[in-house]
Amino acid sequence: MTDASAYEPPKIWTWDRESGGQFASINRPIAGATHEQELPRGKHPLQLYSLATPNGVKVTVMLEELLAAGHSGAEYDAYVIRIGNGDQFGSGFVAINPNSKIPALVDHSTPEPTRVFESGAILLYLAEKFGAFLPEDASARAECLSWLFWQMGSAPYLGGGFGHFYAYAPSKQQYPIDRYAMEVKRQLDVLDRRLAETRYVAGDDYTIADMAIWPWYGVLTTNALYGAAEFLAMQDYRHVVRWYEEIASRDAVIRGRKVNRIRGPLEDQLHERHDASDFDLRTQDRLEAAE
Ligand SMILES: N[C@@H](CCC(=O)N[C@@H](CS)C(=O)NCC(=O)O)C(=O)O
Repeated sequence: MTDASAYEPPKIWTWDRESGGQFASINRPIAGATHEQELPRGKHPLQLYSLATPNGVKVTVMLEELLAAGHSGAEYDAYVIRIGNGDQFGSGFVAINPNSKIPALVDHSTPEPTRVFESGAILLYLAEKFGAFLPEDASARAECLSWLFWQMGSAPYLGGGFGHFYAYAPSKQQYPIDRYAMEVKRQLDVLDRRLAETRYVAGDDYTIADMAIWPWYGVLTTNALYGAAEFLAMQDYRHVVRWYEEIASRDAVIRGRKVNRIRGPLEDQLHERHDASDFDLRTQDRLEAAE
């Protein structure tokens, strides 16, 4: 066990700007904008401001799935918000998401522009707007929304809890890693038992519940998230692995994962997306070769 008595909390907590760890430079105990920064706007009604993290990928996959299903009204412009540089604290972004986190969407097709923040709310907004990837039958819809909200409540234990202490904290401490590994493995068992019964999370059909859960608990089966596949014995969750692989091979998922990606192989990075042709013409390998 780690020595949990090493830190004696003071009577009143104060902000130590040098607390260390990845992301310490952007974490703050106060909300609101830090600087003036307008958001760019493209030609389509839907404007997405995001980054290809698990929460961002949910939305770009949904938009690419809608387009693949023939919903041409889902054409969108996607701009990168570099959270490592503090873009989420710019005045324009804070105006569309007072919580300063990606993803955030603005729909200009409504009488007044509609802002939507929180990835779950964005998935639900788009599913209702286009009548897609959300069952109409009340019971099936309730099952889908239950799993959608399961993700929203569960993933902070995976990302903010396990991922933070396993991959990002300035030192490895057994107590928080044990606590969150146990909870994440319990969650994975919940998902694995469900996927032993059904092809997709909400039943026979692929829905926004899969789109929300897959970038977190699916990608965890590879080493792409926190490099923890071996540590968490991900191969044991064989129904999750089967479901991960099936969804990973969908064309819209392959495309959606590239949008707003600023790390990894250059051919997988499409920083801004304005048109379907951008996947062929404007990935970073193409742009850098043309320079
Ligand atoms: N519950 C939110 C979480 C969004 C979130 O945590 N976004 C992260 C990136 S994955 C972010 O923008 N972090 C920047 C920051 O915390 O300053 C959602 O599902 O949209």
